[in-house]
Amino acid sequence: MKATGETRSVVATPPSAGAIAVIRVIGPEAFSILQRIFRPDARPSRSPSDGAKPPMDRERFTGGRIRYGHLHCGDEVIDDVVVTESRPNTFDICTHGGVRIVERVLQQIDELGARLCEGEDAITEVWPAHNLIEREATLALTKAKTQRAVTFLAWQRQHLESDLESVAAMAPSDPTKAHDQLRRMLQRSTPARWLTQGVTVAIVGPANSGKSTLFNHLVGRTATLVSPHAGTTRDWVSATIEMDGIPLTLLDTAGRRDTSDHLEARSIDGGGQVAANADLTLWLWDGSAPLAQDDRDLLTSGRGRSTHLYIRSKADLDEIWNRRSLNSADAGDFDPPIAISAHTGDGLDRLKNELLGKLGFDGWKDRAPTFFTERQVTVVQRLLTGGPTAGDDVVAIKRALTGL
Ligand SMILES: Nc1nc2c(ncn2[C@@H]2O[C@H](COP(=O)(O)OP(=O)(O)OP(=O)(O)O)[C@@H](O)[C@H]2O)c(=O)[nH]1
Ligand SMILES: [Mg+2]
Repeated sequence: MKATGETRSVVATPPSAGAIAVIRVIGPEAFSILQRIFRPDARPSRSPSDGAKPPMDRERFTGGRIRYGHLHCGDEVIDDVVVTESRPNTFDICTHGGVRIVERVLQQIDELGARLCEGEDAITEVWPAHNLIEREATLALTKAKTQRAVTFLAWQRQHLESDLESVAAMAPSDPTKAHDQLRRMLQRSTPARWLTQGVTVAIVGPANSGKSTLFNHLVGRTATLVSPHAGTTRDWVSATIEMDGIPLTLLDTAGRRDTSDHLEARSIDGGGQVAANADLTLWLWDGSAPLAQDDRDLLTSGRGRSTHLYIRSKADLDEIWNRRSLNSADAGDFDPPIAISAHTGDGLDRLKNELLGKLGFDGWKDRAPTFFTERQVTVVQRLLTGGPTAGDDVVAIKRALTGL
C-alpha cells in the first residue's frame, strides 16, 4: 500500500480503448505537478512555460470548478483535457481515451514524482473506504458478477459495521446473545462467498443418463454434444450461468462406465477429479434404464458427499426404478431422487429450488448482516472459540474486523 503522504497517480478508467480516460493525481505535490503540465487555455500554447503567463493559480479550482485546457509534455501538446480538484490535493484529469494516450500522461506524471498505484490500491484510491469491511466490500463490488451480489455487498458496505456496533453494545449485558448473533452472521458466510465469488456445480453419473441434455437445458443453449451413444462427452465442459442471481459455473463430465478405451478412461478420471473439487454435485441416473450394479455402487459412494443432489432423469419415459425399488440395503437413507425430464421440462423448477436450498439460499436475505470474506470468518471464528465471555470479546472482534 502507498504511504498517504506520498504523491501518487491512479487510472480510474479501464485500460482499453474508449472515448475518455480519468487519471487521478493525489498528494501534497499533486498541484505543483499539475502546474507543470496543464495550461488552462482555450487553445494550446507552445509549452507550459512559454510567454509571460504567471504559473496557474490554485484559485482556479475552488468550489469544484472544472477547467478546460491542454496537457503538455515539454513542447508537445499531448491532449486537451478537463481538470477538477475532486478532494483537497486530489486532481482528476479527464483525457481522451486510448491506452497509449494514458500511458504517455502517466509517464509524464511519473517523471514529475507521482508514483502509479495499481490493483486493489488503485480501486480504494478512487473509491475510498473508511474501514477494512468497507474496503473488502468495495473490492468485492468491483468483481461482482450479478446484480444480486451488488445488492448484497452494497448493503454490507453500508450496514455491517453499524450492526457490529450494536452487537458490541449489547455484549457487556448479554454476551450469550451477542455471540449467538455473531454465529448467525458466520453461518451465512458460505452462501455469501458463493453469491459474491460464484459456485461450481458438477453433473456426474453413468454414461447416457442425460447429463449433457440437462447441462444444455440449464445453460439455455447447445453448449455440449448430446447423442444416444454412451460415451459422447469426453473433455469436461463448463459454462457460467446466473441462477436466481447466484453466479453458477456448471460442469458437464464424461459418463462413468467400464471401458477399454484409454482416452475415454482418461476423460472419466479427469471429469471425476473436476467434479470432486466442485462445491455441489448433481448425480444423475436414467430412470428409464435398469440400474446396473456399478450404478448402485456409484449411488452408494455418492451418499457420503456433504453437498449433492440425486436426480432421476428421463421422467417422460417409463419408470424402471425409483427409490422404493432399490433394495433396502442399497436405498438406506438416500434423499429421494428428484425426477426430471429435460425433454418436457418437468421437475426442472423443483431441481433449481432444491439446488438453491442445498447451497443455503432458502430464506436467504440479501440485506442482513453477514461475514463475507475469509479474513472476516477467520477473525470471528478465532475469537468466538472461547465461548460466551465478557463483552470485551465482541468489542475485540469488532475492532479486528474494521481495523478501527
Ligand atoms: N426421453 C428423454 N430422453 C432424454 C432425456 N434426456 C436425455 N435424453 C436422451 O438420452 C440420450 C443421452 O443423452 P446425453 O445428454 O448425451 O447423455 P449423457 O449423460 O451426457 O451421455 P454421455 O456423455 O455419453 O455420458 C440422448 O439421446 C438424449 O436425447 C429426457 O429427459 N427424456
Ligand atoms: Mg454427455
